[in-house]
Amino acid sequence: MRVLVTGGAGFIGSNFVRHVHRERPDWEIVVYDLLTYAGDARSVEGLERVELIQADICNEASIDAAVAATDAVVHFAAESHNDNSLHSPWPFVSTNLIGTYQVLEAVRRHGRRLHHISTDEVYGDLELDDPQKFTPQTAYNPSSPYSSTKAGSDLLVRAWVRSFGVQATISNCSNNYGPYQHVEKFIPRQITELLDGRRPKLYGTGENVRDWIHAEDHSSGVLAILERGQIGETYLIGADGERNNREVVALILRLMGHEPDAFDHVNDRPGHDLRYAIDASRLREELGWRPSYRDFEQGLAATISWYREHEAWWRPQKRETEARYRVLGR
Ligand code: NAD
Ligand code: TDX
Repeated sequence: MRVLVTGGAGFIGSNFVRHVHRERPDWEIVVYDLLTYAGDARSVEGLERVELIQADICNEASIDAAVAATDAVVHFAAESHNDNSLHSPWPFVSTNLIGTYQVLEAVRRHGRRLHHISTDEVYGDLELDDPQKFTPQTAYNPSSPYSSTKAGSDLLVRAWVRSFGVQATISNCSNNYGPYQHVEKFIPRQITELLDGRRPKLYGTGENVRDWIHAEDHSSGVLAILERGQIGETYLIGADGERNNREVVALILRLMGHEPDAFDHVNDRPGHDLRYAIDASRLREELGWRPSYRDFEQGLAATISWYREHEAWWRPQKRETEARYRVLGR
């Protein structure tokens, strides 16, 4: 098996590459990544049987050649940060929509299996007391340029399955945490602010709820779907990890030896989704998937240790990221 992983030098893609490298020792992995500000070749370096192609998924000729030379494609490549999408939406339209179109056309031409990676944000948000979590039947209702372009990419995949018989599956996962996540994202931002002697920054009141899952568990879910999922189906991936942002910040502060209220409130994100929550019954029942990180506090402590020990990895991202946030007042 030779698998093409688009976006494999990003946060979740690189965790998936290491997962597959460990779990499927006879597979060859080709990482296809433009290495934007969010990608880092060091996240997948030193692994045997892993090759890196630096190229754009929007480039028809390069994605076509890469797809032709592999058996299956797992498509992680995307612009992934909501705050950036509010500031500068074009790269999201380009990569998430046009890039996914090029990936679909390439797998159609060459008859390859595709697994498309998406997000729970396509479903919009829930009330804090809504008893019904997101399911594969929930109507799409995205809020931001990021989530709307991800929603559009999912719809393209569904249409290519139905109209052209493309052999594809889709997964929509909740918020990931773990090693190799860019410091623009919530958890690594707060950890690295504290390591730099500054206070965590909470948007608005901090009552917004996210359903946290470790990137390792997202990866095992994706591999299960790639190998055993039903073509044309959508699987939701989540590990029942709901926490509000205030609780997460307090936990990070406590684990790093600070008072739990030693954070600052900053400007809220426009259109900020209130709550996401995943019902992963299909993945659990049909494919027998189970998360391995069941204790968020333990997973978070391990993630904090990783950032403490890997300053050389995150330091080059930090200054520019905080400069961008200063412009936004966040
Ligand atoms: P990330 O921003 O860390 O990584 C994205 C990767 O894609 C980077 O390596 C970047 O260089 C690459 N890339 C961007 N544009 C490209 C292009 N035009 N051509 C080739 N490569 C390109 O993102 P992430 O957090 O790892 O997310 C990966 C996927 O998972 C995305 O599709 C995202 O929507 C989805 N997802 C993320 C989360 C989360 O919590 N982070 C949750 C659910 C789903
Ligand atoms: O400094 C911060 N302070 C803060 O309170 C940052 C960066 C974020 N937040 C809040 C906003 C969100 O409620 O924390 C929550 C998480 O924020 P992000 O890490 O930006 O993630 P989110 O917007 O929830 O989207 C993430 O999960 C779904 C990923 O970035 C997406 O790619 C994925 O699809």
